[in-house]
Amino acid sequence: MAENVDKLTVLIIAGLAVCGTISGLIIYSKFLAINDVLHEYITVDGLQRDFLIHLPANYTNNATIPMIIALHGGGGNAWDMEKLTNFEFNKLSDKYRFIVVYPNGIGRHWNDGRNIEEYYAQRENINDVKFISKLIDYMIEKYGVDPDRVYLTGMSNGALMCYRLAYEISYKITAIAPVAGSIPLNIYNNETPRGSISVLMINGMNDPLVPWDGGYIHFGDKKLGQVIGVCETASFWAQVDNCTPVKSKEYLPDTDPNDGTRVWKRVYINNTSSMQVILYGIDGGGHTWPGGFHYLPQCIIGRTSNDIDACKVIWSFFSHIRKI
Ligand SMILES: [Ca+2]
Repeated sequence: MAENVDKLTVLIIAGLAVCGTISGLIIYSKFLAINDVLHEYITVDGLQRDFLIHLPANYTNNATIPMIIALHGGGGNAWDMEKLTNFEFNKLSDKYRFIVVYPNGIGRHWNDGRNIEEYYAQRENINDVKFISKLIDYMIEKYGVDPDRVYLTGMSNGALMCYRLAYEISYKITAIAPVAGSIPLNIYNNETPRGSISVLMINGMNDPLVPWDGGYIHFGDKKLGQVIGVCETASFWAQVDNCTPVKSKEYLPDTDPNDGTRVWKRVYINNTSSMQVILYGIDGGGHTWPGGFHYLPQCIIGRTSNDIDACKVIWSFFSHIRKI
């Protein structure tokens, strides 16, 4: 009898363990289905650098594939970037077949060239340009990324990093789409872009952190380095790319009349090379990702526009551009 009870106990425990494992697997696979990312590492300058990779549902590595690298904002990380974008890049990746990579900065910041003492990455002069360059090589080698379709986007500190990368390694990047940032003044004053590159910018005209007209970036009372103005940034790249304005700015439909914002668009094109510079100005918009997650109270970051979805606008822009 005792033996039978013991056997029963073992069976129950084994059964529970199996059930637990199965339910764990179901939960895990459900989690993967929504948020299926790989977490990988490379070593750069002796530092272990990590990043998340979202492969499209239909991924095979027997054909080349485009890639978007999405850089998180200051104080955030790779997971926050997925959340900020409402996982929309991942959904688009599944639909249109491209890879999304979310790298992590060191100490939650990128070394965008502002030389901010408070940020470890900038105080220690972490070579994030080299990291992203090596990351591109790694993704080409391991996952079959098409070197002619490497795209870069980023939010805030990640947007400023996009500009630095566009200056320094444009030969490895096909196009950039920075959101809520403009060119760091140090980079603008001290560097010359290595080459031309297509640029899509999305900026809130009422951004309380990164001023539309340029100057000091503010977070509360803190001054966090300087940038040039948004329109100046667009004109600068238009000049680098020999683009001319197609027409004056045009307002887009007020899709969400209750969000306190209106979106307008200004387009510059080079008719010979097909290079483009496009600026989306968000009238009433703050330090936010249009269509994305509103990550802090409106009194700190301003309004999020829902008139456009930044991820869809950015992918639509990238999808038509190849390296020339
Ligand atoms: Ca609106």
